[in-house]
Amino acid sequence: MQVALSAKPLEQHDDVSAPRHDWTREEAQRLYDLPFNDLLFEAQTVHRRYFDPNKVQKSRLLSIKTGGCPEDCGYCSQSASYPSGLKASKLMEVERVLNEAKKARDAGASRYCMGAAWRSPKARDMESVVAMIQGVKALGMETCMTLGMLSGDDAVRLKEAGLDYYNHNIDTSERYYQEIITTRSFEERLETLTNVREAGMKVCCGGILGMGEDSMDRTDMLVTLANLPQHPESVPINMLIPIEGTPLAKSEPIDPIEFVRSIAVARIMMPKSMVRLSAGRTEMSDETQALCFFAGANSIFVGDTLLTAGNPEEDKDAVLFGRLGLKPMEL
Ligand code: SAM
Ligand code: DTB
Ligand code: SF4
Repeated sequence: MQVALSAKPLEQHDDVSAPRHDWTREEAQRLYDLPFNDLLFEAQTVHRRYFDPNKVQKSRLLSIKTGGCPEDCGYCSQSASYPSGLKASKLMEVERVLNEAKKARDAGASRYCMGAAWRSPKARDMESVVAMIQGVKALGMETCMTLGMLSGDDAVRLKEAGLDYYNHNIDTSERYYQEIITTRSFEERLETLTNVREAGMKVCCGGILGMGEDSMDRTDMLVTLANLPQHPESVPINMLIPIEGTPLAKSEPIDPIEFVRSIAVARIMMPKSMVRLSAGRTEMSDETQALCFFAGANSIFVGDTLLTAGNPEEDKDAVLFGRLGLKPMEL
């Protein structure tokens, strides 16, 4: 059975499997609202066109500069605007970062993501950041960084250092965005993404679900991503980890079925992208995670800490991989 995915009948598209950049919000919402089995069948069918359904990439995160952030993202433990109780620290030394990366590689991670709680990197930090990228690349891992807003020049500098991906999330729909962050605009987020693209890096961009948004916000966010001139090669979908002291600490958790629906819509609309089941797995059952993988998620963060918040222990994930017959995706 083939579900009609677009305003045009399927047979009018030259190549029904070709990635599209002309999604309408109505189409996205229609997908989201499909009977669950139809949606998952379609997502799994699309997934199998481009990916081995039994391979999931293991990525590892490290906070290279924690806390004291001048931005006011309402979900974040690291914003100086909220009393989350997190202790701020300075930029880590390059050698320590490389030691951590080596341990992650030896434990099976093929991708290393480094995050800093900055509005944007300062000139004085760039030398260390460049050395971190070069060092992690030399370990044979894929590299990703998330350092806040990026100028065109800084983007070129990171690209030249060998950075593969830059992570900068739009977080939610344009409409809902202002309820969550006031210190930088949705437009500014998109400008950073343009700078990353123009420098020739791959884009990692996604968002958070469970911040009190409605399903239209979720699909609008995905439409924004899917209608970029090039799909982000990497789309992290986070489930809000409520942080005490932040404005979103008491958010109503998202229904796991709605979360899986969002993953499925992301997979269908951006068929060749890595869809990353990111924050929030500690609160998810194995069954929910299994549905996320069936819906097309093909990467997770491993290790007991994300940037500042908890994540399942490695042995728990090993059991999950075993139960589901999943294998780590190699580069
Ligand atoms: N400071 C950088 C920035 O925002 O550009 C990078 C670090 S930031 C922590 C990276 C992303 O993690 C955010 O854009 C957000 O999508 C996600 N994130 C942060 N805190 C979260 C939380 N409590 N729950 C779920 N996702 C979260
Ligand atoms: C993303 O979208 N999720 C990751 C990664 N990009 C950098 C970060 C999740 C952070 C979860 C909250 C914390 O650890 O503080
Ligand atoms: Fe700062 Fe990033 Fe947290 Fe926003 S998400 S407060 S920019 S560390």
